[in-house]
Amino acid sequence: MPGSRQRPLLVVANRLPVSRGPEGWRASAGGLVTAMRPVMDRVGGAWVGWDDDPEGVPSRVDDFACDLHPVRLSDEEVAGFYHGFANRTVWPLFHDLVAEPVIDRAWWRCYQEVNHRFTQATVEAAGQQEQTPLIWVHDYHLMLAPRMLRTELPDAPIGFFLHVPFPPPELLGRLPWRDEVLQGLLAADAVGFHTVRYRDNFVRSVQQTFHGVNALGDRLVLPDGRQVRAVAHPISIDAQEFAELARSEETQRELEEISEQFAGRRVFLGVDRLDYTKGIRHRLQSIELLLERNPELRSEFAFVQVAVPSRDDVEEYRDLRTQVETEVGRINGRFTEPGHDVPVHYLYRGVSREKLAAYYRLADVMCVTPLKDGMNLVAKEFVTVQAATGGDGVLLLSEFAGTALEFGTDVVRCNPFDVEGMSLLMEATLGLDPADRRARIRRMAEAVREADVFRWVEEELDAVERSHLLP
Ligand code: ADQ
Repeated sequence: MPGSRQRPLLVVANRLPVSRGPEGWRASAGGLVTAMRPVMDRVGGAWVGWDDDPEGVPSRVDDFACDLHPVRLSDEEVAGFYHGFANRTVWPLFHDLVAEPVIDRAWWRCYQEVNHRFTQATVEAAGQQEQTPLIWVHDYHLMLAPRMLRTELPDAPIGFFLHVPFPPPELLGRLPWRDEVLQGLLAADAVGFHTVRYRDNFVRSVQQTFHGVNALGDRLVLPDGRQVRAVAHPISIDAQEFAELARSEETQRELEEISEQFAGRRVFLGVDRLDYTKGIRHRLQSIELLLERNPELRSEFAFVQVAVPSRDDVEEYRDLRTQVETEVGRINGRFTEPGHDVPVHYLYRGVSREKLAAYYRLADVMCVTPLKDGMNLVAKEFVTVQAATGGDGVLLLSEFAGTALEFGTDVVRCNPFDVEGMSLLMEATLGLDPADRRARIRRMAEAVREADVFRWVEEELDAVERSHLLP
């Protein structure tokens, strides 16, 4: 029941919810931290995460009511656990093999050890609470932790949420340690996924790997009689905050600046971490075809790609950056008209929230075209910002993003692997009726507002508590 929760909450995630800015440490911006704030304020609690700051993360920051328990990792652990097993084995495997997963036994050992280190830190943090906390473990970095925690804290309610897709059994089967991973997750009281499809992939994987597991609705009854809930709850954003951000004076100022730069042009936009799952190269190829087919568009068109640097210690990510920059150079070389601005603007950096909101307001077409994506919050941010300011932008959305299931026919749905098809859809968006576009944006924003990130937290934590009461 929302708001009735009394136990302290212990979040266990790869990242701590704080970052260091020019004025010192503060709570990180972002949906998860914003959504946890009211819960933490009410019940208190702690957060266990990797301490990746050279000078160490403090045990408390002023603006977030939560004790921080940083876990220090050695260079070898970072290499094997984070860059290795998490980002080069699990990440590509769980994103439908859009890159080849690397199987390395030393990385797996390191993953086990680091999951154990997080578990120890969590047990210690739990010991400092006045009563047994609800422990909420996050994401693919820590899939073994629920089982390790169950051994140490048999009475604690334990939840797990996976922020990335869960692959079908045929793909999971490639992982030599799939049994251990599934057993790790099954020790939680509730295992959460963004979509029913990922949840069903998990259930099928469990049933194909272990004999005698019965699925009754969202409950899995294990051979020893224990029950685990496998639930689907799509993550979201703080919609109200984004709507306010959209209308803020600072966003308005940013918008005026960029509107001048792009005056008289149709603006297509991409906003992503620079990750091979996000489909940035395919998107650029579609843009190239679009400009090739429509010479008249070249001087009245701009594609802005904002790409946040990501995982640049990993070879595949460095290669991707080179490939993207080569493609941007090629397109601009081919299509820039003398005396005119370039068609593709590529920003390799994170931008402020106000600038991001200004780009969302400016865009005529938002291109969210991942090859595979657990959910994708950019799509939700875009429709919220557009609706808050009466916008009529179009959302071009990949059918392989979790978000696609939530917006029905209001999005222009695309298959990002079909580069030519996607370029034809881009062209078609230019002819859509503005009143229809505005109505679609309003409906999508309403769906986001109804299922915002606060609801996601409540539903997830309720599932853990209800499951904990089961045998
Ligand atoms: P991510 O893969 O990081 O998250 P996403 O959900 O799109 O993907 O979130 C990205 C966030 O970063 C958004 O809030 C966006 O505003 C911000 N961002 C992106 N580019 C930026 C830029 N250049 N400057 C500033 N901010 C930028 C993983 C999964 C997703 C899942 C989330 C949450 O891969 O599928 O939706 O977790 O569960």
